[in-house]
Amino acid sequence: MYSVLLNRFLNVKAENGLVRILKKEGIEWVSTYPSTVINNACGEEGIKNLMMRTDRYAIAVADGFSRCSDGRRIGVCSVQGGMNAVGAYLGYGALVQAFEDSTPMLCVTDGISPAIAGTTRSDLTQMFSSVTKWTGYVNKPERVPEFMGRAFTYMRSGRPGPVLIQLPQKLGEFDEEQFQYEPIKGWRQEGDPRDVEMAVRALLAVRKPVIYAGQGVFYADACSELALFAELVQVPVMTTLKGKSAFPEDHPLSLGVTGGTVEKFLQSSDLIFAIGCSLSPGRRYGGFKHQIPGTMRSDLSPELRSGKKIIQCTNDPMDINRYYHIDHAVVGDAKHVLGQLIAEANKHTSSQARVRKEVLMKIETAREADRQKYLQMMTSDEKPINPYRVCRDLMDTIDRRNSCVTHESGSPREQLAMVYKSLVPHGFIGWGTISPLGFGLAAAIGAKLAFPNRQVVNVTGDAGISFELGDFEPLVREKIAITTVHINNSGFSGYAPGPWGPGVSPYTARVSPSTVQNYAKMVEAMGMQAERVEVPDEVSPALKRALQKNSAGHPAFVEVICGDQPLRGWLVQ
Ligand SMILES: Cc1ncc(C[n+]2csc(CCOP(=O)(O)OP(=O)(O)O)c2C)c(N)n1
Ligand SMILES: [Mg+2]
Repeated sequence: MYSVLLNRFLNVKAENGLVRILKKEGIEWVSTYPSTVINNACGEEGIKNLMMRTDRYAIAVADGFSRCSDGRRIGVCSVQGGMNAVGAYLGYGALVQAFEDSTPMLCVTDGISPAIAGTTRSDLTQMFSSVTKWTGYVNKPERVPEFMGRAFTYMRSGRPGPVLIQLPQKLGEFDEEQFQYEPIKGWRQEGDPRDVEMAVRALLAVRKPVIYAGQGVFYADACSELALFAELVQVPVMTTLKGKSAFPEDHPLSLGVTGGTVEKFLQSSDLIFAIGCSLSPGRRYGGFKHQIPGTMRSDLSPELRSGKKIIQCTNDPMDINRYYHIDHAVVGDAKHVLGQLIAEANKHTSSQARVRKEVLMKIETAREADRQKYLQMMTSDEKPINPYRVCRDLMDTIDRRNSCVTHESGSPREQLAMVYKSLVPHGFIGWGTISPLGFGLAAAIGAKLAFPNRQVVNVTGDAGISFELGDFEPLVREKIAITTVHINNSGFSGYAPGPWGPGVSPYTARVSPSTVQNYAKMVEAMGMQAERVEVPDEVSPALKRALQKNSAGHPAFVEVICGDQPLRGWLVQ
């Protein structure tokens, strides 16, 4: 009798067992769009259902949180799957983005009932296999701990990436005593010491190396090590868009992400020392990064190859020789590898930072030229307002040491990537191997959840705002105290013809103008503080009021009536 009772007590429904495992892993909320197999279990077990208003945002907020947490805390989401897999299929793009950007996050969805397995026309496993690090179908309740163990192992080891778990509804119960779960710490590897030695020798032997840092530095929690290494060897540092803010952009060795300084150094360098980045193809094929000029690539004609060498430090051997010919590689976690590189470099420099004054001077000269190029636009009093003026006023208003700024797809990305100087890790959230409009708001929400005490601002254009509006309601309901800045220039500026050329898509460049549609009024009607700004001198005061509203625990919105100022700042060679 007693044992029967005890058994009942230890048995747990599969979905509740899964949620209890989430609790063991320190998960405090699940972003969701209902109805999903774990919504009620989350409610019953005391994990918050952070309900967004679209499935895409349920997924993207979890993505944004994992990014800003460097994967140390994992974003978890749930969307509707099963026979009527509306959530999973509508959210598909958000998972593709997480996969392309290598975000470790967990998506839970309803699996097809085992009773009808094989009868559906579309198939979740097939659809998601190519856009997840792993997708698992739980076919028995007692396998929940095993599947969750695999999910957290894959998210916390090697190249990060999203994992999808399909859990059928009403799968039954399992005995938690018999099928236990221990939190997974994840595993990281060091570089081969001989590879480390070769990498340092090669770096120290050349005259014009450039360190090329990617988001792997964040995931390895290696921003300090990156700075130490760069200072020791006195080599300039550029970052990818996703790596922006991994290296302080006011540092004398910083080249930034895009613009004249980076281009100059990339062109003239004799060695690229890549760390924590995958070196995938760049702007030539539509990506948001530079093509590295002068290297060995099958698509670059021989006369354009300058003999530039590439050393790549990555935790994923699949990156090596993927697109560029790699001369030498170190495979390992960026923190471990940077630690090894520092130790090795110390041997060669007698633990003293090298002295390379001429390099520092060259960087400063190039940076000053960039500053001068943008100064006029950044201080412009013109009407409609110059978007660069908004960037500058944002930089001057926000506490750059205690904030996160992110962008949308379109000119706000290009403008901010160029002129916004970030000072602390995740002071800027750059994103987009593929760059779906609307992710800026999700990134900002994820950032606020990861850093509740930081100011968080998302800068969007006219295209991004229409993807965002549907998910403003949760900002109000959940008091997600972020500011959205809308650069309203009544169209898709780079698409339209103008002084910059014919525009890339002139037939699809104009939307209802700001004289007809008033976004500030729309957002105000949704219960948020919202302002429209048409005069340059009002930008800073409006931003201040928005940030004050955020400090009081509420979201805010600032619509700025701007002119066109498109910029494409990537080397295309
Ligand atoms: C989901 C999605 N569809 C299409 C695109 C292509 N796209 C990139 S930017 C853009 C227009 C940007 O215009 P806007 O936001 O007004 O910025 P502006 O250049 O005017 O400042 C479009 C349509 C995209 N990035 N994501
Ligand atoms: Mg626009």
